[in-house]
Amino acid sequence: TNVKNELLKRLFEADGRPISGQEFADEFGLSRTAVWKYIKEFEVEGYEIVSVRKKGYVLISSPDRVHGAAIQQYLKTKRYGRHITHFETCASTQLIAHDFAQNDAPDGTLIVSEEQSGGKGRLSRPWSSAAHKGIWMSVIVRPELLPQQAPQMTLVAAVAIVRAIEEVVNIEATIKWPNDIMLDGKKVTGILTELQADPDRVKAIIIGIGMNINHEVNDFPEELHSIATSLKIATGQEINRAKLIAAILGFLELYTSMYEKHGFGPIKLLWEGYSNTAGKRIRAVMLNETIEGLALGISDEGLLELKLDDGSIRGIYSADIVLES
Ligand code: BTX
Repeated sequence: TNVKNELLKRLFEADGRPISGQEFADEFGLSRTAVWKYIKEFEVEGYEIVSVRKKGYVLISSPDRVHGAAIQQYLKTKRYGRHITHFETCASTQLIAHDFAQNDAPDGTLIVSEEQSGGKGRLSRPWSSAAHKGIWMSVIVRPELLPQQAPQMTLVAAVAIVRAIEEVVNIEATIKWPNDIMLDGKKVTGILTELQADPDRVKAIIIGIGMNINHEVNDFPEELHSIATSLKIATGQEINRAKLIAAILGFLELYTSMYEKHGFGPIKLLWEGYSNTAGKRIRAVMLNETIEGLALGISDEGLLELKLDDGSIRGIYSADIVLES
């Protein structure tokens, strides 16, 4: 519940000082026993809390979980991440987010899970989502955009993610058009953008983000060993997932409003600064054809522009890209 989340947030924010059970109970119109029950629930979930006589509850340590309160202690946004639903496990945060969006979840609602049993990528491909190792989340956004501007939100999200990695982890990842974030030539993050719209109006965009964080190589299934990496594999450091989620939400809010106010121009500039695709010879594998050529860059509509060997230029909406040089 929201009160339980608020209590956890206060414990985090108190940073080792006691929170009075009585005062909290009075503020929220609860009994002291109700507060005590929440504390017991936190203990079952792995939080270590001590009760100091006449002073209150002190948070000693917290489990490695991305609960709403754990994220919100780092959050500086106005709208994004103000409503968070956390799951220990679920099939796919994307499916839950679609459902929430249809039931009027506010702009910036976050669904996050420790694990997914049916995580999905584009074209319903499976997305491996090991328990507690990554960030498996979906953000519901309701920007002032036309439906045809929605695909560019993948690029907005990509820029936000790279900036957040830079800020929290201090390494520079690159973006492989359209939806992969890469480190050392391997995929560290995938983005899945889906739309709920009327013909002339965006109702909601569901931005699914799957990020490999604290995986060791063997936390990935065998078939991903040559194509996937994690932030921990790349840096040797254990990463605070809650802090990284807060940073992503911060940059996502910033760049989404920039896109709403100033169009795709500024996002395109940022994106090009991080892209590893432009200037490379690539093969673009699409549903019913495969073409090769020189990647020139992206258009104002977010299409990848490819110069074919006969000199003609093609704009591509979506494809799997193989870098050839
Ligand atoms: P994609 O279609 O570009 O990539 C899917 C492909 O990536 C798979 O076919 C597989 O080869 C590879 N792959 C699978 N799992 C991983 C992994 N953990 N790391 C690296 N490569 C992998 C990318 O789709 C979009 C992924 C979005 C995932 C998020 S997680 C939260 C939300 N919920 C949900 O079900 N999907 C999104």
